[in-house]
Amino acid sequence: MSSLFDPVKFGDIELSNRIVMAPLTRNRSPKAIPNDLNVTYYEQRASAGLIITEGTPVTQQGQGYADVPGLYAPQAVEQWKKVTDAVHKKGGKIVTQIWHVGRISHVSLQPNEGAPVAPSAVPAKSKTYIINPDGSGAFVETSEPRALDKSEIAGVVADYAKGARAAIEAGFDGVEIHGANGYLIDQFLKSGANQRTDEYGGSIENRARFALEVVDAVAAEIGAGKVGIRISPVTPANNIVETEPQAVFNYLVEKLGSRGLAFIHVVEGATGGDRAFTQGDKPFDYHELKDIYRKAGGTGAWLVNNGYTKDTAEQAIASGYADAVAFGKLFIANPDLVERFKTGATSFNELDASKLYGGGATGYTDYPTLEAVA
Ligand code: 8OZ
Repeated sequence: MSSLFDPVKFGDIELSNRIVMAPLTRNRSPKAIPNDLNVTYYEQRASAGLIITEGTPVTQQGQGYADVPGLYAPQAVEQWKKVTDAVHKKGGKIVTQIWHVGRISHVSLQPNEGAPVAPSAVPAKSKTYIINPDGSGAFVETSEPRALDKSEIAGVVADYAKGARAAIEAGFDGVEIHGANGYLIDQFLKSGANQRTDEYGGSIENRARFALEVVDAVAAEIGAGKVGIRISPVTPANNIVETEPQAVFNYLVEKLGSRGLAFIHVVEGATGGDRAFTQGDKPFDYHELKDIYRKAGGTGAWLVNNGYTKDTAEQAIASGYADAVAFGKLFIANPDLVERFKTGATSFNELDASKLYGGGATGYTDYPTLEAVA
């Protein structure tokens, strides 16, 4: 029986424990370039078995929010090196989440102020965050997207592979492909955003084509043992809708089974919210999903997320269901989360939700460790 504190392998990546830091958007990297404050933030959390960074757009077209750090500018790669060096010096492991937002963007963030791209020209009833010309921030409606022409899709797939290459150059141990939360890959997968009539739309097989092409391109670029994917079968995040999530994701993980990935990261329920939230006509069966992946030969670690506590995480691992658990809000507020769990601490810093997105050190790098307050 394994515990949270046992080592585990995610493909080529060796984790010293099973407590993973979830990807968390923090909007503290102006001009899409990581900075010294970002280095401190990740270094403080290096005792995680694995850090998955916040989403990092692979192109400017993939950018949907002000001040998120990218992977496409040479300077960003140089700055990310400082992050990966700092985490590795502390004995940690770190992958970056490669991201394309698709329709969840605003013209002011796009190359030449063009329309964001999506499987279909279906707007999301969703908001994003931009910086006005006067420097003030604002939440605004996402812009009307345009449908990707079939001839453009291979280029977007290649952009993910380029991002993965840049991640390796920046010293990351691997990448997590962002296939969750209503962004581009999820938009292709789910019928609410995908109304295409070519081989990328319609049947489940067609809607999964883009995701699998991205996985194959990224794996070919850096090796499948360094690649994971995050999925969120039923989340309503960013106005994404699917009436048959079980069928869609059973198909997807079955196809992923033969691809030798390092890990599958599953957001259970509504991202950052109700674990029982579902879409479709019956509750989603996550155990069935995992069984299908394993039966298809999938050997990647099964990483689960959403609202886990130390106790529920231990149960998920002890029962054999999960190989590791990703924690989000707890890791924001407690840089020494692993130590707190290990020592059976009963006290945890409270999250200051008003400081989640944007700003400086406050609510970012100033959460104290237990040792600091002792
Ligand atoms: C919160 C705010 C902005 C982006 C996600 C990348 O939901 C995000 C995100 C979360 O995956």
